[in-house]
Amino acid sequence: MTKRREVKNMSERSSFANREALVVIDVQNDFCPGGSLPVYDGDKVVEPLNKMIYLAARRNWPVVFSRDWHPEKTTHFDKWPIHCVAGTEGAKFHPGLKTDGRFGTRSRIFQPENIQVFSKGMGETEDAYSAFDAKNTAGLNLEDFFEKLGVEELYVGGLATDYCVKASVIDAVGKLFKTYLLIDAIAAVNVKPEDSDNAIKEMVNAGVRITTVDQVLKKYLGYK
Ligand code: VGL
Repeated sequence: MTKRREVKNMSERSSFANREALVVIDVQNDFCPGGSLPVYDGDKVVEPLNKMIYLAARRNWPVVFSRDWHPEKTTHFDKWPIHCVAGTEGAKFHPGLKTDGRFGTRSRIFQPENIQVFSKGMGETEDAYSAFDAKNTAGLNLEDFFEKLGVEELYVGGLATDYCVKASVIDAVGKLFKTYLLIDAIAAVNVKPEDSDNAIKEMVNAGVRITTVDQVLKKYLGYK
C-alpha cells in the first residue's frame, strides 16, 4: 500500500506540519453510566484520555473530539434508544474530560493550537458511526482537517469500541493514516458479550496498531 505521505506533494504542506493527532471518540454523557445508551464503565476512558490530551498539549498535537449530534427525529433511533440529541445534557461531553486541553500554571501553559469538536449524525437518516462522517463548525470534514495540518498518524480512543471507535478506526486505516488504537482508553456497548473482542479483531485485521496510553506517554515524554 502507498504510504499516506506519498499521496500528496510534501511541498504543499507547512514545514511545521503536525505528524500525530489525537482523536477522542464520543465521550458523551449518554454513553456513560447514567446516560440513555450507557456503555458499561464508559467513564473509565476519561482519565487515560486526559493523559493523552496532556501529551497532545505538551507536543502541540491537534486534538479532535467527535460527538454524536442527532436531531430529535432520526431513523437512527429506530435502532437505538434516543441519545445525544443536539443541545441536550446527554449530548454534552463527560464533565471530567479535558476538552479545553489546557494544562500548566500561569507561568507555563500548554494547550494544543488545534483543538476542535467534530459533530456527526445530524441528518434524519444518518447513522454516522465514523468520526470521518463528522464536520467542524466551519463545515470541514475530518480528513480535510488532518490533510491541512499534515497529520499522518492518529491515536484513537473513546466510545464505543464496537460502533463508533471501530467505524472511525477502519475509516482511518482505509484513508491511509497510520492508526493506533489506545486499548486501555476504549469501552464497548456489548449488545453481545463478544462484541468488544470481535471489534478489536476486525480493527487489527484492517491494519490498526494496538498500544496503551502508558506506552505512548513513555515514548513521547519518557515517563508514564
Ligand atoms: C454509538 C451506538 C449508537 C457509539 C453511537 O458512539 O459508538 N453506538 N450510536
